[in-house]
Amino acid sequence: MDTKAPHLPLAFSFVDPTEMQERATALAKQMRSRRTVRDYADKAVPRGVIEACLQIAGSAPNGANRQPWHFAVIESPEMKRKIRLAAEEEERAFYNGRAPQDWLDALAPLGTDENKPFLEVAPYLIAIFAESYGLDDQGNKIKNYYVQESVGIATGMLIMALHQVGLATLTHTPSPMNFLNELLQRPKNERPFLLLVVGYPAQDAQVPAISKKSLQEIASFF
Ligand code: IYR
Repeated sequence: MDTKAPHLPLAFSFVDPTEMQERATALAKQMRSRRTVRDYADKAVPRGVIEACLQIAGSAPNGANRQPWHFAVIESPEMKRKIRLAAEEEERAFYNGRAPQDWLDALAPLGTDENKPFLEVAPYLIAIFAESYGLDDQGNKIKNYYVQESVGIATGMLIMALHQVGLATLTHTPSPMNFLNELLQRPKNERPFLLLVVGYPAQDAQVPAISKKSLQEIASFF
């Protein structure tokens, strides 16, 4: 049986309630300006910015501290092209028959289609993989816990970090996306979770005029 890890005093900075409210209000304003962006500028982003944001993602709370994620960062034009071609092939099938009509109707306001030029234009693609199970030195399976929740939280933290530092993102989910395992040489205990597109928005980028639910609609207090 494993034993309890040594414990250390928590390092925590306490904030007084007035400042806490100011921070919360300012952050809410800043985060509510985040939009999913589909048109990118062909403009470089420093690798160090991406690395720091990935360290934030890697600090996410997760099941039994298994950290069941892998972030494959794509910056080479050749790999972006391969990913675009494979994704567009799946998307063509999706938009021209695989997707049920109700799904296509739900997507109509967004104006999406099978063309994904952003997969080549944006400076970074981050393919996020969820580790369904771990492997020990002998190749035996090690159980992971709350994998979907853990990777979802890490991805949310990554999106928030990237927005905070001044970058735009797109959560892209070509379906199915098994091609990512092959192209990025990820083992079969990892399942592609999401393809995150990262960069600066194009000068003329437009976003759909859609709104978020109000606080009253999304929260209840008891
Ligand atoms: N994967 C497709 C379809 C798509 C699905 C949902 I749900 C969206 O919110 C947006 C798109 C595509 O990327 O076009």
